[in-house]
Formats: sequence, structure tokens, C-alpha cells
Amino acid sequence: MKNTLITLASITALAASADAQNLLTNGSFEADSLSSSRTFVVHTAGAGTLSGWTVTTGNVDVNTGYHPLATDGNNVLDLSGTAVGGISQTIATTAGNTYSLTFDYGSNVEYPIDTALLNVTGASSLISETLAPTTSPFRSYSNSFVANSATTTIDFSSLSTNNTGFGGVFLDNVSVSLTSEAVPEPSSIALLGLGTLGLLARRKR
Ligand SMILES: [Ca+2]
Ligand SMILES: [Ca+2]
Repeated sequence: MKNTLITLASITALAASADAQNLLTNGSFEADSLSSSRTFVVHTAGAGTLSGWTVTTGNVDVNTGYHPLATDGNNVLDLSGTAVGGISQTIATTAGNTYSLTFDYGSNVEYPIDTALLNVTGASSLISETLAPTTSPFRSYSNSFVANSATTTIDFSSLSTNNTGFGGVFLDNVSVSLTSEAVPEPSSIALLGLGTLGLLARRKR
């Protein structure tokens, strides 16, 4: 029986490590095909045109060729399009599980004084902080949170008040991934290990 428990623990650990993919859709803002080497497309709140994300206010732009350049793929997102904007995405989470949040952020070189607000919210606030990049290049952000509900919302909003709203914090390579699971409920163990237990039981007879 002791061996059986070790086997089940291994299965659970494997299930957790195999699940390290990005839970966000379009976290690198590559869904827009930008034809020119220096161009941008504006996504406005309510238009529903930014794949995976909701534009929460004003507008944002996805651009390529402006500085700082993308750290992943070709495109970055500017949290101020032609006006102060914001984006959010809600993902399915499991209360008690731990998730990592990573992204790269930098200051629009053409409008270098800008800040943004990051909020991660489940049943209550999980992370809330101001992002204040100085200038290019990108900085890497890394943090983790323990989910406290079945959904978690990642929200970025521009706090830029200068430059008539054209330049906000640049974002790229935004990722949320599962890093560890809460101790499984007995029912979960049963689901994962039912086959193994059954085989062992049969062998013992
Ligand atoms: Ca990108
Ligand atoms: Ca802009």
C-alpha cells in the first residue's frame, strides 16, 4: 500500500509539471498580422478586435518596429493607443493552486514618461501594483499568486497622463502558468489512481 501511495504522488506531480503552458490567449500579441516593419493597429474598448483580451477603456495599440522592440515574436502592445487604455483577460483557475505571472514591460521610447497599473483579481485582489518602467529596454516581471476562485482576471491599465494619451507602457510576452497544485482532494486521487489501484489489487489476489 505504501508503494501505491508513492506511485499516486508521482502521478500527481507529473500531471502538475506537464501543465506548464501559457493559460493566456494571445499573451504575446502576435494575433495581429502587421504588414509593415513600422506600423500599429488600434483596438478600441467595445470593438472586440483584440484576440483573447478585452479592451477595458479607451484604446490600445499593437505595434511593431517602435522601440523598445518585441522581446517575443514581432509585436508588442502599447497600453495607450491614441488614448489612455487598458486590457484584461479572465482565465479558469483552481482555488488553492499556485500560478506564475511573467511578462516584459518597457517605456514607449517616443513618449518615455508613463506608468501602468497591474491588477490580478480572483474572489479578492491577489496582486495590485504600479509598473513604472524608466526607458527602454524591457524589464522582466515575475510574480506568483495562489488562486482563490474558479476564475482569475489579469488586468493592465495605462496611467499615462502626459503626451495626450498616445504613449503608454509597452507589454510583451505575458504568461500565466500553473506552477503547483493544491493537495488533491481524496476524490481527485481516486480519479488519477483508480486504474493503478485496480491493477495492484488484482495482482495481490
Ligand atoms: Ca510579442
Ligand atoms: Ca500608442
